[in-house]
Amino acid sequence: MRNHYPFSLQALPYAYDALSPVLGEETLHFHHDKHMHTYVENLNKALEPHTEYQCLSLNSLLAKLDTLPQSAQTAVRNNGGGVYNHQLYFSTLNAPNIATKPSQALQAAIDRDFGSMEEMIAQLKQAALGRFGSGWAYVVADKTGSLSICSTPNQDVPDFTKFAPLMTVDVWEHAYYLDYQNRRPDYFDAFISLIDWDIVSKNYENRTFV
Ligand code: MN3
Repeated sequence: MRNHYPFSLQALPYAYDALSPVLGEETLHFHHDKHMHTYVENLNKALEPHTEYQCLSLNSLLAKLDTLPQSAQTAVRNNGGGVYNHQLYFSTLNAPNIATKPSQALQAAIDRDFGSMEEMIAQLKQAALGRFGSGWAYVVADKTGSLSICSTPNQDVPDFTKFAPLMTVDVWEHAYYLDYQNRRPDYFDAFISLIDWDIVSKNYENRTFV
C-alpha cells in the first residue's frame, strides 16, 4: 500500500475465517474493518491540514512526532500508531499451526539473546500480561541484530530510530474479548500458534530504522 498520506486500509492477507478458531471471523471483522479502519481515517484527518507532512512515511511521522505541529501530535501518535501496530500485527499472522519456523539467522539470534524460542515467548507473554490496560508487546531488533522484548501503552510504538519491531501482540480487549472474554493469558497462548515465522524472519532480515 501507499506509505504516505492519504493512508488506506490494507486488506487482510487471508480470509476472515482463516485464523479460526483461535481468532474468530467476527473478531477479525470488528478488529480490522472497524477498529483499524477508524485509525486510518483519523490519521488522514489529522494530516489533512498539514500538507508539508503528507509526504512522510508512517514510520517517519511516528519517529518525529515532536517535529509535527503541536495540534496534530496527539492524533498522529494515537492513530498513526494504531495503523502501524495493526499492520504489523495482522501481517505476521497465518492459519493456526502452519508449519513455519524462524530462519537460521533469526533462530541464531533467538538462541543467543534468549537461550531458546520457549524463553523468548515466555518473556513476550510476561510483557503482554504485565501491560496494565491497553497496549502492545513486541519482539524488536536493534541495529546490531540483537533481539529484545518491549511493551507500549495505548497505540504508542517503539523508538524506530533504535528498534525495528519484528512481531507484536495486541493486548487491547477488542483483540480478544469475543473469543476469550477477559482471559488474556489464554488469548496469548493461542495467538502464538498463529505466528508466521517466515514473515517474522523476513522482518528480521529486512529491518530498517528511521
Ligand atoms: Mn487492536
